[in-house]
Amino acid sequence: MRKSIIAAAVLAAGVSTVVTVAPAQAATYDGRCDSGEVCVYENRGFQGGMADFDGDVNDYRSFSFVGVPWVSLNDNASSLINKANWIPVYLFEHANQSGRLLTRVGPGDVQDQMAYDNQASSHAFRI
Ligand SMILES: [Ca+2]
Ligand SMILES: [Ca+2]
Repeated sequence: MRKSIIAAAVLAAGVSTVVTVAPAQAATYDGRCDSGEVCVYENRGFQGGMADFDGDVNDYRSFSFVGVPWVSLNDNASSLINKANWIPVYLFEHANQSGRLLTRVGPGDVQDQMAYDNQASSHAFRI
């Protein structure tokens, strides 16, 4: 009896661990703009295709917007949402965070990239 209670407790602990971890594993690049991600939109006003990432992207040429016919992210990003509430994201003109720094979007901020439309080729989260 005692063994089965312990086993149940261990099982419950295991289950609660899984439940706790799951939200932090919100899928990146799944077309849903989840907490902790930067979401890059094809058009201004957060319209058109979107691609969501929870880390740096060194070369937008390797990615398309999610859920739409293949359109390269490169030189096509027009607005974005930074749902990482603890760190800014920076957009760069060329791959590998090179070229001009196009913009900085603060933690939890949104930006309609009027001045930098269709120029970004990489991004990085940086303090
Ligand atoms: Ca997502
Ligand atoms: Ca665009």
